[in-house]
Amino acid sequence: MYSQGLIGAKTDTDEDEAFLAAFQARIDAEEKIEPNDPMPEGYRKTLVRQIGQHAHSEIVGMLPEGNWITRAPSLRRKAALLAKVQDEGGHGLYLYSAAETLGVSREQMTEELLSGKAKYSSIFNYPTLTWADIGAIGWLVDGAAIMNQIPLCRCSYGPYARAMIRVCKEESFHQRQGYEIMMTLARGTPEQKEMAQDALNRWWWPSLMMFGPHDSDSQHGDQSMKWKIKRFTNDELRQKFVDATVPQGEYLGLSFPDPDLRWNEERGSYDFGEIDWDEFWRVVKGGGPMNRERIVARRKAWEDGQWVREAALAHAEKRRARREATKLAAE
Ligand code: BYC
Repeated sequence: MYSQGLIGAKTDTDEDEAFLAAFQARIDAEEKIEPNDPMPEGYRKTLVRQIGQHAHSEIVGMLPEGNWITRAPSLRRKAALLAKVQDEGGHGLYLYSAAETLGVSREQMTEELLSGKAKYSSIFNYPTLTWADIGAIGWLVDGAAIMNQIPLCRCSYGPYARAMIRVCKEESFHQRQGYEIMMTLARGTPEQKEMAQDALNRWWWPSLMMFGPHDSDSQHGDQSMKWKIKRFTNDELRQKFVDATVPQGEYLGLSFPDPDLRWNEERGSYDFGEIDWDEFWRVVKGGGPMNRERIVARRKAWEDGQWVREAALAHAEKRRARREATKLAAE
């Protein structure tokens, strides 16, 4: 029998085959793994990495859209965008909490983000140049996020799966909010339609990159599928996204910036062109148009919030000491 540690994680050295097989049997039986359950160290680390990076993506993802809150074209648009950006902040917080159940602190995760060790989604390293970009982000970026996140509601790790249920409901509102902006622009003046087309041209390929490298280059893919952290591979989800999104773009009367995009009758799916993988890896490694600015903004927010964290800790300590003193006096 294996002893259960605080976070249920076992060290690499004491993971024998019987333990790994018993764990895999639980996964295969679709049992949810909970924070105090024994788990292989690799499973724990994979989740900390993915959930942490997912949380960072939500928080960094507030920046490109936050940039347009003061310039939204009407009160209705402003209220909707404000609510959406607040939702993303909330998603980041649920996700940091889910990762904390695996024994890592929010401070550690933030330090990894600021030092460049932890990644966040490549998509947020592109600038938002016009109001149409807000439509394109909601439609395409949140659309891609939903495609990726719906299967995560069935992820084998309970706290991540449960966080995803609410996140997906909110993402669905975000996607519709973006599509409605695109529809308004596409049916507007020729200049407005041109803005919508320009935004689609700039956001299409980066949205396809959100799903990660080809399966053949995905280092973590096979193991994450086996552990049912991921339920579909990167390429499977990318294809589902293309198939769902192309008819939506056609309905808008817009065209996609891909000469190789066409319906394949035999496969019952769209064929599409090759992603510029050099661009993908450049952006992932910090060389995208907005990487530097995003990290500078997050570093400033973390430093500016230092006094709030200190005050909250001091307040908690004061309350704890007061409770102790009252307890002692009563004894
Ligand atoms: N960007 O082995 P692979 C949102 C990295 S936010 C950057 O296939 P995995 C929203 C990958 O991390 C939604 N890096 O990895 C917010 C790995 O590097 P490390 C964000 C990427 O984990 C605000 C390496 O490449 N969603 O919706 O099996 C406003 C090899 O990849 C990217 C999530 O985070 C990328 N695009 O699969 C609006 C979803 N792709 O870690 C909207 C949760 C890959 O070894 N995450 N890399 O240094 C996942 O589903 C998976 O982690 C991924 C990658 C599919 C992204």
